[in-house]
Amino acid sequence: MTRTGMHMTEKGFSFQGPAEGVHALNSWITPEEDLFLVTHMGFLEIDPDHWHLDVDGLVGNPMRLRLTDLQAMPQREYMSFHECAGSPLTPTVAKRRIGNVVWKGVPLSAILERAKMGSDASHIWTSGLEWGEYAGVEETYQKDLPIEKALAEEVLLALEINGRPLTPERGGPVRLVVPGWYGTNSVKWVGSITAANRRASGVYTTRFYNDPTPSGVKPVWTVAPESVIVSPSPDDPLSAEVPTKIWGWAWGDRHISTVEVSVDGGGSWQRATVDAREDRSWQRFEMSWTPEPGPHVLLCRCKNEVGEEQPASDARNAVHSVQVQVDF
Ligand SMILES: Nc1nc2c(c(=O)[nH]1)N[C@H]1C(S)=C(S)[C@@H](COP(=O)(O)O)O[C@H]1N2
Ligand SMILES: [Mo]
Repeated sequence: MTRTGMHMTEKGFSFQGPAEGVHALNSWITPEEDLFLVTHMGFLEIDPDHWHLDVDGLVGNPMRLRLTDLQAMPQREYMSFHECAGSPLTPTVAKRRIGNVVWKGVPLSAILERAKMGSDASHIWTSGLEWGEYAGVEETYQKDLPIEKALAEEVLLALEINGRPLTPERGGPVRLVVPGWYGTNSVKWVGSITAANRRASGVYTTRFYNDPTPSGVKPVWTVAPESVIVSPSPDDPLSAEVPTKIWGWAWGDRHISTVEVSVDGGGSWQRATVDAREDRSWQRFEMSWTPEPGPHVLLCRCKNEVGEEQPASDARNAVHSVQVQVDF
């Protein structure tokens, strides 16, 4: 299938990210070259002059917006961590695809207001414009948001990341961003917005991105508390009795209130200092450490403001560990 002004530049699932993993994440704002890229069906390149967004469903004023229409609307900036939930086929495997960026765009709420969304709308469906196959199914990348989140001030139709226009790989010219929720919800190459009175019925909202729980499935929406050690990394040279720092990032949809670090494989834990957050940014934590010689397993774990913690294992936000060797 081909559509005017767009073509797929690469077909199939793709993940790209820094070779050093989380140890590459040294800066407060993650530069694009260190920020992971994910796509299920391939990458789409869209001629910005051909891009348009259809807004329909339970709205009084269905419309088609072009890029110039969005550019003419008031924009806002929002800083947020951006995290992939990992593979929907292996939802308990921690992948730690994470970064912290500044998005800029038009609030989704402004578009819904302009479209005169009806009071009977309970969900907003959005779809990407690309086509292809993932895990044996050929279907549009369609996601949904409950209306409360869709209207939240931080949810944007983004045109920029870190002060630059979105590249085609990043989902440009326009993508949805849903700060605080896993990356899967932030639809790239967005082409339609539909107001509806129920959840969307496509594979990406029914079969994929739903976690099994004792009380039924739970959509992969809000980001659970998580933390990672950036430094030291496994290959950092460390010397016995020389004071050093263990530091990293902690994040989640809710504010992180405590981070603890272990230098003995989880035998004992100490409180790290944790910085404040801006919008939904990640938060830096740090702890001083004067190591003894020999091998050490370093761990970190965090807790959010309502007391939710990182599980020890078997979860996408399981506790992170780093093995280091301290020389005599
Ligand atoms: N249209 C479309 N949007 C998509 C996806 C996709 O495959 N197609 N992948 C989602 C997933 S799983 C993630 S983690 C983020 C990745 O965004 P990034 O590549 O900018 O990091 O995009 C989301 N939006
Ligand atoms: Mo993802």
